[in-house]
Amino acid sequence: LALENELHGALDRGEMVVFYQPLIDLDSGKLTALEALVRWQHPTRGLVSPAKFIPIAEANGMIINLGEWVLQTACAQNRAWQLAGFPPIRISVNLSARQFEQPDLVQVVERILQETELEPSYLELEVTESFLMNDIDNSVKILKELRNIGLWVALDDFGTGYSSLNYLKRFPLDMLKIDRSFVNDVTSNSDSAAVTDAIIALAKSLRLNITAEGVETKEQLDYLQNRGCNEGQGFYFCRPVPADTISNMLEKDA
Ligand code: G
Ligand code: G
Ligand code: MN
Ligand code: NA
Repeated sequence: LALENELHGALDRGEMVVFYQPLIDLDSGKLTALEALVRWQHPTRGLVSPAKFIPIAEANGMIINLGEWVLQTACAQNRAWQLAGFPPIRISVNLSARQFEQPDLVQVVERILQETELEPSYLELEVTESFLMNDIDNSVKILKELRNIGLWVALDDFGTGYSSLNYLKRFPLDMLKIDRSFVNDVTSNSDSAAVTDAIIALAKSLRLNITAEGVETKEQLDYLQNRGCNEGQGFYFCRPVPADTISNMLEKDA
């Protein structure tokens, strides 16, 4: 409850920051995208994880403003990197269930793209099976509208939800992100390896791009590379870091 009280006004007090975590193309080894991950720079508690405050913000509705702010910040930052002359990359932003239910979601996204002058093809939105399954027909409609803008849609945490493959086929998607719980023991647990292989094969047959999350070791990377996974993300490459750190990395790359 204390945390919830303090969360009120945290955005206005400028306590929210967006960190960015690189996604690496496994063929070229190049940085191809960044996932925007919000953190709360609390005056006394330090950096608070979104795992702690996103569920609170979801429950009390604050996620609507917060999510819009993250989207705005990430798009503006990506545009700023482009204007600074860095090679253009995608920025990926997580959507929450509450945001997905907002009737004006598509207009909000379009407005932010216009305001920040970011080309839609440099934005990716991450959705999860659990909230797509709430109202399948409506989800299909919204995903179509989002993709019509020209942005990319990724299914996050794949493998942890309940969606039947029959529904997966109906959702208009561009990428699957294999949940890090499978990647975590892909080299030590044959069941996780089997699930990972099956997800990669599924993505390929549905012509979806496939990203592995939570890559922490060279062995995991080798495994995923051998299986034809397209992109990797995880502590092995880089932790989520502030925008300044990314600027330095891009400068070295350019
Ligand atoms: O960055 P970290 O691994 O601590 O994030 C924990 C959880 O919070 C993850 O599930 C992540 O998707 C979620 N999260 C981080 N930033 C955002 C955000 O801007 N919006 C939403 N909806 N979830 C986020
Ligand atoms: O739910 P989502 O996939 O959006 O979660 C992203 C979260 O995963 C971020 O909070 C990020 O800090 C975390 N994360 C990213 N890479 C790794 C990793 O290699 N290992 C672990 N344990 N967590 C990771
Ligand atoms: Mn995500
Ligand atoms: Na995930």
